[in-house]
Amino acid sequence: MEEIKKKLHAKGLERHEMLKKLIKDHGDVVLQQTTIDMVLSGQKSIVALLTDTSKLDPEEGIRFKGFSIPELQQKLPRLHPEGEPLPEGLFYLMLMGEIPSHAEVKTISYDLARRAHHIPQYVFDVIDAVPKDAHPMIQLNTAILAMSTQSHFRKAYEEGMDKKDFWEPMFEGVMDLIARLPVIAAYIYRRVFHRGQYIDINPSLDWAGNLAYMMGYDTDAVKRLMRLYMVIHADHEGGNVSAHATHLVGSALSNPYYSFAAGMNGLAGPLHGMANQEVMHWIDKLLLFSESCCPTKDQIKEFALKTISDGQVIPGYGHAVLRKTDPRFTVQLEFANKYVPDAPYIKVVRDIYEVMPGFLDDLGKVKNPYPNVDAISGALLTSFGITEHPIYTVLFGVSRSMGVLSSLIWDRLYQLPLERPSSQPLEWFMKKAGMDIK
Ligand code: CMX
Repeated sequence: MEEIKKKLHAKGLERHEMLKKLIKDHGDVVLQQTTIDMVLSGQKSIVALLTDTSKLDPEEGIRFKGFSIPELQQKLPRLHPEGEPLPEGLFYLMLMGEIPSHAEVKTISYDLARRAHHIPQYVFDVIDAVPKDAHPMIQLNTAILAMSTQSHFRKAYEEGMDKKDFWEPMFEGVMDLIARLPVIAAYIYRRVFHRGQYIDINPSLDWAGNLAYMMGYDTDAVKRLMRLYMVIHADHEGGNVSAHATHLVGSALSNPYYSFAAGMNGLAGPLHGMANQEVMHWIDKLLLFSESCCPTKDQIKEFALKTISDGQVIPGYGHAVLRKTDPRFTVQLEFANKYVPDAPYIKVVRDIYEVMPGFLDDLGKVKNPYPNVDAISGALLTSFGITEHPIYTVLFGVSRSMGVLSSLIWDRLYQLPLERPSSQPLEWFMKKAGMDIK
């Protein structure tokens, strides 16, 4: 691991110099003009963040350091030639900017398994103090905050560390946190859904395989699914709520636990990560509505219309940036078609996919009528036996840690400043627009 750290530090020094030069020599270059609509419609088209880990193209979908998901499936190291890539390899790619060798991935896997052992007992006691029926995301975030007492970063800051060295305790904290999240997630899962019958970590397994194992799924099939799930949810450039919140809170030099907890609070919103649970809820209501296991296309449209008339959204459809079917949806559908083609929920998801884009398009206001990652992930997990919907966003969160936390290390390598955009009252915007102010 020391070799990887040394290499990262060297890259950090080099890129920090590039950033400094860019600002010094070209800081006055105009990037774009902003309009009232751009600011007041969620700032989606305003370039306001520096994020290197991944970039989202509206038509093509996500690329991690330039690689699409199908390319990553070919290029990243795998345990078995036919299997899914290891998420540790994607983490390495996002952090170091290069496709890792098998040996480098093994180093990361080993380091994570080693760190996962050192969760203090009080963290589990804190989880146990939360009511069992509290949403698993509440339990996850409680545990993340409880672990912040161990923050290397906070300690280093208190001891008066030079800011150019902040990346190092940040790296240590991030690695600890990523290592421990599967243990925490599995603990919450077994606590809530399996009468507290916990399963210890298996140090010989990879990060995602271990998560499946500790949740109680010791089959190759579920471990493969978990690796796929962890890879495709890992990052979605810097502006999405969980990434942006993690980065923003980190800009105050909050430790990685505080920063990541902020991101996870955002992920728990139904328009973001909680949409995976909402989709299953919506499908279950659709099945009740149609009084059948396989609603017809007309019934799907009728229920969708009811949802819209009730002032709600169709979960799993639409996206703030994407304007095509999310490749993360496609890759999951391919996996489902290969391994569980006849699973009842997968059939319903396929039928919804046939109807929904046209239905949403006809509403005339939805910018992207196509499915996003959440439209199928719950159905896929359910089809492999993980049927407890409230855990789905926790699994999303475990995966998302790899992207947002590797960015957080880079924020400190770049020595990015406190983030503090300016705000204005409504009257300011109206005045700018030349409107009368009463
Ligand atoms: N169902 C119904 N209406 C939708 C819709 C959907 N799936 N998606 C967008 N719309 C509506 C919006 O609510 C908005 O309506 P109003 O003008 O009445 O407010 C209008 O269409 C325009 O919205 P948009 O510009 O197309 O979408 P936004 O960028 O504002 O929002 C998103 C994006 C994802 C929040 C939205 O598509 C949505 O609510 N989808 C359902 C929830 C979901 O699946 N979220 C998960 C996203 C992926 C993730 O982060 O995990």
